[in-house]
Amino acid sequence: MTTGLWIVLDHVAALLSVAAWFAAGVTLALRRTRLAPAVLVAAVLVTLLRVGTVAMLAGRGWWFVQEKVLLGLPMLGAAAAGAVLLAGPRLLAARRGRGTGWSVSGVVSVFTAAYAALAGLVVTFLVGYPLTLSTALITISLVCAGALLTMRVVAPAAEETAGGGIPLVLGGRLISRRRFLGWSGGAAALTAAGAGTGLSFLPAEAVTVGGGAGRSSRAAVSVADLRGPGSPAPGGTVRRHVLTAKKATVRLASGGEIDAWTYNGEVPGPAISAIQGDLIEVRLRNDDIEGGVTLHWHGYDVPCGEDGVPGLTQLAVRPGEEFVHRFRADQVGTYWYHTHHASHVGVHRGLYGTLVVTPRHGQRADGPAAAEQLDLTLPVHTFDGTVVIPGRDGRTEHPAPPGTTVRLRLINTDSNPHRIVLAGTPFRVAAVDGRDLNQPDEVRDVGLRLPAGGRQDLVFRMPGTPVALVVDDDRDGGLRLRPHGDGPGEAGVGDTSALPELDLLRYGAPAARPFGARDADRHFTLVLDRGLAVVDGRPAYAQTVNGRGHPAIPDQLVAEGDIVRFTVVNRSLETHPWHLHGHPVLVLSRDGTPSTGSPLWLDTFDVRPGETWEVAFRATNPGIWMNHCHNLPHAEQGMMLRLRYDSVTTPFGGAHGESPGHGH
Ligand SMILES: [Cu+2]
Repeated sequence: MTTGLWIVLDHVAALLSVAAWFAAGVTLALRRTRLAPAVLVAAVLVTLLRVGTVAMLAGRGWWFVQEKVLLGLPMLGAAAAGAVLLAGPRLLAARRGRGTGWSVSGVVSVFTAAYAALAGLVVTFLVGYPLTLSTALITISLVCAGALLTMRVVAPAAEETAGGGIPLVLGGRLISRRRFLGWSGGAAALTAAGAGTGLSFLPAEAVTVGGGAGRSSRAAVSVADLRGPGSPAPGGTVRRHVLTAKKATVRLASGGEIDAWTYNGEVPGPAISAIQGDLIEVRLRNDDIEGGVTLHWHGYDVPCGEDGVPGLTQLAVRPGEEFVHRFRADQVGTYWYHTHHASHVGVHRGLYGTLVVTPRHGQRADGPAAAEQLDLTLPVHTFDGTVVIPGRDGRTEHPAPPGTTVRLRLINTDSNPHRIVLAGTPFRVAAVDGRDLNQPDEVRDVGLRLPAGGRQDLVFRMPGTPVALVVDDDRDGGLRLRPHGDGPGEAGVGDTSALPELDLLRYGAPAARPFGARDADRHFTLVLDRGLAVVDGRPAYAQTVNGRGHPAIPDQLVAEGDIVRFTVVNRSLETHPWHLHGHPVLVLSRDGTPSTGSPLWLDTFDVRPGETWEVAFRATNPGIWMNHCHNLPHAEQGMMLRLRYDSVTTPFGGAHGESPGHGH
């Protein structure tokens, strides 16, 4: 069973225990003494079941259970034990015909167990990992306050029947023992809650160092000075483009029209291509996108000053302004560009395009084959709920004579993953995220998972029969390649939904890796979840990293040359496509199982619910880089932070400036 399923199961068990303890409290309060013992036993059993689900989750990682093991279960366990000890004997006696089974202590203790169960569940949903002393104090005091309030409600009923408690003389006044308990308990709960609330306002550290050294004394470099070269490599040329961001009405392949935000009036924007070693020069202008735009080169390890993150590497380009990007096309492969300003809106509405760099000598790292005869770049994007592919010229059918070598460059420009099936031919996944795989095996009848922002290059020799590219198991959509032009023969695409998913961690042949987990100079853990957090100054039910939202998530500090390891844990029930700017990461393991296929270098990896990924990279590209979820609404809701080289500074915004990927 996957960890994600265990998380769901534990939520269900937690909810059941809340329901069972409240039911026990209500039956007891209503003096249903025949029913009460059964409900109490059920509550105890569900609580024991809960111990089981938490134990299973604990086996998957401490991050999944910390607040349950340290706070939720001990609190519930203590309250449940108290409830059984206080309510149990009288209920048993009542069954034997002695007394009513009802008592103040019994009712209050059973309700206290219910509050404890509820509090544990609320902490899991609102706070999660890591548990803080502040959270623990507030939670325990709230449960105590609940117990005291219950006593206030229940006790008068008891006093009516029993004639009040034993009196106590305090300061010359006669008060009941219960009232004294209530006051002192209330004061203690208030103090604890106050202390907890006070602690929660302590500022977070601004930086984590991951076990490495702190800030160096080296001379500071500004990201504004980390710019690309002015000339191509020897033999290369300059590829000049002007991209003008503007609103436009765009006709979709499906026939509909949309009010899009575009580069040059086109969606996707102009395709940028280059040969390795060329200089890419792009002049970005903004016509009428009021909030501003930028150009971020997704997966391309440009110098930091070219990275296009507003408020961090530059200012957003406002209407009438421009920004010129220059960088060397040193990396071969399939990439894309998009705005990084208010990207959750801008990219969705069309501010994106493709970037493809091919080898200079027609040689590929995986063999002597010349460039493919049919080379299609296919950005997959969803407009108005319809998946559009390829988008550019509206063509969803291409002629491909038998024997043609074909490369399909798939790019997911959406915020959610897509499932891709290539039906009708065996093929190889030649490259992932622009980087060639080592000896990729020929596969067929498999599903490919394309994470948000991710790319996969599929290579095959065209057979004599049609080939279909199916997206999200929609057999009527997608793309068709026909061996004989417009000739007959619809690709008989069967049901693709049951095809197994290709696991890239076990695909291709292993090869020497430049480093492993043990070589890491720094190690950072990122626990992804939902919770209450402050995002851009406002409290929100945020997408969090280690319990915090942007920009309160501490920067990760690294030094040039460091090998940096990330442990990325997903405690939530949503997928988070993790994306580090400026560096590809090498996948080490997923859920503790090492990557055994081709070395897998990714810039975006899908961390599904319950998954734990270990990745590492070498810090060779100085700058301050965004490190965020590429589900862009998630990033907007707090799930982004910065990876900062120790000697680099930014003059753009900083902590109090405009927020990267966010418009003001
Ligand atoms: Cu996410």
